[in-house]
Amino acid sequence: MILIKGGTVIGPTGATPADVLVVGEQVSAIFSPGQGPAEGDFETIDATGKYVIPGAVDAHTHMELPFGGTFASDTFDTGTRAAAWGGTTTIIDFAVQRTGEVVQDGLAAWHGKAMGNCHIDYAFHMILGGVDDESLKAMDTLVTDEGITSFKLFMAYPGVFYSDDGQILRAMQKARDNGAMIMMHAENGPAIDVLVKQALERGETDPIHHGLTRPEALEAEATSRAIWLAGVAADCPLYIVHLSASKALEQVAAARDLGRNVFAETCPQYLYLTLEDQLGAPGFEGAKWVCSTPLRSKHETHRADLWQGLRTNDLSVVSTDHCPFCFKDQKELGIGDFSKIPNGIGSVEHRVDLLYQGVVDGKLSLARWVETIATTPARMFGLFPRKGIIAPGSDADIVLYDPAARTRIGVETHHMNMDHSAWEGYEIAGKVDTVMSRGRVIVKDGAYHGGKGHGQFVRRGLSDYLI
Ligand code: DUC
Ligand code: ZN
Ligand code: ZN
Repeated sequence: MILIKGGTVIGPTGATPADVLVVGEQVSAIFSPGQGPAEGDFETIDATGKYVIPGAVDAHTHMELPFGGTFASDTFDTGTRAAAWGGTTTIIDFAVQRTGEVVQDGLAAWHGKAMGNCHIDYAFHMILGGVDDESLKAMDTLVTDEGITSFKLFMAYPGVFYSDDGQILRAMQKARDNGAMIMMHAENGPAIDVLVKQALERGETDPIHHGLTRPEALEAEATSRAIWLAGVAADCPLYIVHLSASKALEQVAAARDLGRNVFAETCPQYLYLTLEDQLGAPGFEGAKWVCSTPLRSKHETHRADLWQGLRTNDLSVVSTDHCPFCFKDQKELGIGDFSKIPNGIGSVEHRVDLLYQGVVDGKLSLARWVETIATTPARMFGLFPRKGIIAPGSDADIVLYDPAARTRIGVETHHMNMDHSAWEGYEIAGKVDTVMSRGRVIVKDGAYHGGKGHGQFVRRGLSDYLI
């Protein structure tokens, strides 16, 4: 039994001074300050001056993802440990069905990578790399038997993960019937491939051309098309991943204004980083920030619009799209040809801090901070109320956040398996102080007390966030 005493508990409805009693792996009770059990034969954690928040839920990670001739550099061991350091206590990673592969085989491979290796709890979405009669049947099985209730499709990456509109519609109809969520990588891949080829023919090989060949219009068009297709599939629940551009956000907002079950997430990189300052860094340096969707121009309104979208709930979730690659030997695969740079940024350790900086900057309320990083992802993907909230009966996944301390991000101090940081030098006016995962204190006093294998696979239910 552990009593967390003297802190301010933050939930999606606001802040309350309260003491939290943890018994075993769960929250047992929440008391008015000082009204809990008197000190005795149990541990007390002093949370005076700290925010007590639910462990964060990162609904979009790619540990060990095969991509661009290499693999994302974090394993489930290194990636979930780094997540824990940063206050994330659940990840939802993407299991992959490659084109031609049986869905259940792809899922089994992902279980094989993760089982026994995770430091925090984990769940899976399923990437469908080939929509056909078999994989459509498998969608039902995954929902009913495997606790996998969301499926990612790609309008980008022809020849790799791409689905055409007919395949997308069929998967959406299936999801409409079995209650699953369709997650969409919304970029017009065939059109992007034309622009990439033309750029390379002109000798434009630097990393910035990754962004210039993936213009906002092709994200907005795909987002709009996905929304229309979901409408044809009788308002199949649709979740746009890694939304980066103002005009894509407009499409989502318009659908939501009509009462549609259309949702979207953004990621910290789109809230802070830009095409010019990062992707356009001199020489090949910009490769560190090659990700898709790409970073957008600082001369347009994207970042301000995304922060506003988080306030209005047109953006409901902040995930990381954690997909780390080392600079040496991995990002370097694209020297002389930006299209060969593996796509991805590593941030799983930093999302709680980077979004807290939004609170400090007056862009988000404390309640909205917790809602976008923990409560809504848990609700969106069928983990609530076990995850995403501090309430009696919930898992004791709890973070003590210290608003009086500071965090400086960099490769010397981070725990991700990366030889650089996309966030080098970023300073946050706050710090993850203590992290508890299912009742076990895994980070405290700057030391790590967790362990590989503590994290368990969590079967998810259907979304409880639908309108
Ligand atoms: N985008 C990335 O940046 N990396 C992996 C896959 C994706 O869609
Ligand atoms: Zn994607
Ligand atoms: Zn992704």
